[in-house]
Amino acid sequence: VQFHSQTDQIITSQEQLEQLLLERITPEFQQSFLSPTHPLQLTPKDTGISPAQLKKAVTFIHKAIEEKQMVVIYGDYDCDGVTATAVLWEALHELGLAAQPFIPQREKHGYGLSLAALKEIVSTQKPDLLITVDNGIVAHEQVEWLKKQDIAVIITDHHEPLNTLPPANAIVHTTQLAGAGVSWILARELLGDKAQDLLDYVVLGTIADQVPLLGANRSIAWYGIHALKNSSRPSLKTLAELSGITLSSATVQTINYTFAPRINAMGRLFNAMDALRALVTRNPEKTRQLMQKLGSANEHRQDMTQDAWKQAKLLAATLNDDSVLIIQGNFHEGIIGLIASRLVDEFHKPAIVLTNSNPGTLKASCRSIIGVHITDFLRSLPQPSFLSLGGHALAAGFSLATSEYESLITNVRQLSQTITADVLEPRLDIIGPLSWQLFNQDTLNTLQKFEPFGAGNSEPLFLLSEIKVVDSKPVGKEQQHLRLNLQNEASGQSTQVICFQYQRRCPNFQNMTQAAIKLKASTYGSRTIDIELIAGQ
Ligand SMILES: [Mn+2]
Repeated sequence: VQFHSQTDQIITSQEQLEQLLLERITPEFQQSFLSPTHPLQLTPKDTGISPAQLKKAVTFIHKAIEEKQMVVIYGDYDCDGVTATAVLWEALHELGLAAQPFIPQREKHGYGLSLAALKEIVSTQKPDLLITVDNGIVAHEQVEWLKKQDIAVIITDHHEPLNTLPPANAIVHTTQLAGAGVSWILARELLGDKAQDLLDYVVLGTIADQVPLLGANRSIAWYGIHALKNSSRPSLKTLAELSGITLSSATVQTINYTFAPRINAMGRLFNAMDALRALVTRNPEKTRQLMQKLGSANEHRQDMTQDAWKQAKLLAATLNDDSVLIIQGNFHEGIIGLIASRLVDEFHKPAIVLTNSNPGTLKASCRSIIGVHITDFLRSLPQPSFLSLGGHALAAGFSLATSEYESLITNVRQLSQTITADVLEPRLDIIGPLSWQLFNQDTLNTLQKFEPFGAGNSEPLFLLSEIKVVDSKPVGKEQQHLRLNLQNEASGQSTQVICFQYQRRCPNFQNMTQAAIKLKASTYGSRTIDIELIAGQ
């Protein structure tokens, strides 16, 4: 891993630290960074959504309410899609419209707005209006088909569009927000200030979808975390309780590692409708029952992922020379995205994971690194033979005839030669060397102003240089973590640090002379600050 320091000068004051933290934010987002605009005050320009299209969508919805139309909300089965559905469903409910939510099942209906799912909807519900959330922007053919059935269509989505847009009645779209964020902007247009009550849902989808937490997303994350902590929903309280945490202490990490995986597990393995029901039901007994179901689905998902990961890692290890990892195995369709993510973490290369779907068809999930826009990459393959393809910069999904597999590999190998070596070099962005005098509460306070950390605003790392290891001791249930005592060779000062999963992060810790660290409020004892070692050299 390459350490990239923003400055080589030792940081000795809070002012200097604050300045450096601000400088690393993309310039256009710096101004409002420390006092984010409230989501209710975001302008269309802040979000990239067309006001005209938004108005059109609202007109259609008001007409639907007036005429007591049958309305279906068509969502998606990941955390973003499920919360986006919850947002719009509750907003319409608030206006007295009992819309029917529909979330496709991965195996039965496929991904996104699919004809199989639409035919099922039309035969059972016969809607007058269908509103998509978190999908639909590349579903030209499907929208065409819906219009032939005399069904009005509003698309709300945040995925990358093609050169043309589908012939929907209104398109509320931007790539700047998560699907739940786009859905919320429509809800806000309908409900006004009351839409504030839905921010607890929106933050779940926004964080889970890994959108950069800058600009409008920072507004949503900042106020959304607050809304989540103070949420009075029985569902979210129960979700927290069953995960062994208190909702009032929820963070971005809680969403990423605890809440989102549980909501996602349902859609990955079973039916995401249960995740939606678990979120929106007001009946405490029912919500508990459903949330327990989410918990066991998540455990099941963890077991499956572990086995598949072992297999995937072995396959990937044979692809040393490739800039893009393609592996194929007999994986459960619901976990190929997780496997792709782990491959990216482990090998720092874009990863494509394929599995057999219906006879003669392969399904793939792709994840990427900064610098390789994976959806654009796939779209620019010569003679693309995808049956379907969609995604954004860092994630994509496609399906393909099994007979096309070999030519896919050849084409990807060829195109991946355009990826330059510096993009593939794993790098760790570090603010700079922090004076050891600043390992204190004031520094934590300065850091806190820049929360919540996440995509686009990563948790700040600092450099410890000229160090030697005085003492070390493995800790944890399986001795997998390491507690170290470090000394600065110049000043003689020493400090204690913890390194989680040290065999992965810092296998040669005995010989390290510099380390990347992060500072956190202490979780134990009388200390105020914990230092976590992220990597050593
Ligand atoms: Mn999404």
